[in-house]
Amino acid sequence: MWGMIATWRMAVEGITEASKGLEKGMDAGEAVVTAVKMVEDYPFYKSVGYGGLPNENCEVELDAAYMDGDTLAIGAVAGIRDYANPVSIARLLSEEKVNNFLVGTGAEEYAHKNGFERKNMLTDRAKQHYAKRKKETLDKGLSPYAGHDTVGMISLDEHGKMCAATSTSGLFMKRRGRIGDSALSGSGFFVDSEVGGATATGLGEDLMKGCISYEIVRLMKEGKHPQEACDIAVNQLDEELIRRRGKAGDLSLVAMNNKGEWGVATNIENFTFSVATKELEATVYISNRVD
Ligand code: SD4
Repeated sequence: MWGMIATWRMAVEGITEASKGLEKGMDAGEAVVTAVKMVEDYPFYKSVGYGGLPNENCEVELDAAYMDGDTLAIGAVAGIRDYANPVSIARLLSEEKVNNFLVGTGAEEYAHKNGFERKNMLTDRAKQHYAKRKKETLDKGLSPYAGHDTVGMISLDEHGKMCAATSTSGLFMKRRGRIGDSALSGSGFFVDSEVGGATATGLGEDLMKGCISYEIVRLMKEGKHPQEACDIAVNQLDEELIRRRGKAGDLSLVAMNNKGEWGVATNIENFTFSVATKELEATVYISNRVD
């Protein structure tokens, strides 16, 4: 059995490509990084890698992470600028004994020393989005944070190894130096090959309040199907946030267990996700909030 699941429609080309590899015995780590890199390289996905949405100073600062579910090794970068594939840097960091999570200039120095490709990640299209949003924000008082999509992905290979990877430009118009859930294990992602993995998209500040990816893996470890685990964790956090804070930000999660069974839950309308398994060709589905 092999499988992959990811947040949003934007992952489907990457999943389609990586699935061919998994079918031929590709390692789960290779698969997840291959697929996420395809999303990072595509300029028209507005919130991941090249073409990602800028922060309030019109700079593209990227967060990414990688986790190996066999060894529980984790690597992550946050607020990194001018590097083409943050997910690959995160993966290399996961192989270090310590210093696995680097931010800003520290992450850029590491990438430079290790020969990663430097690239200006700010596109003209992203600059136009920035200018438009800035004007709207001033004119209509809109929240600068509306509009964000992160790619989070879980993979399972034929040997039973599972991996997770995330990559994002984070919240549009975020403050310089702001780090989201996508770089943080337990919140934006978590994977354990002995159980399964989960990964998130939405408002990082709220996803972190529930360590929600870890919570889903914990529920799967108790024996819950990934769908049930996602439903419980998302509903619980959504309700808690509303009860204690009056409202909940966007919370959307996907999960897969080590049998290739999968689940998804969201508190928004029209959350898209991409999934492929041995039985199922890479497909996109839409999931909706269930009240
Ligand atoms: C963040 N969770 O930085 C990310 C943004 C995101 O869909 O997922 N958007 O908070």
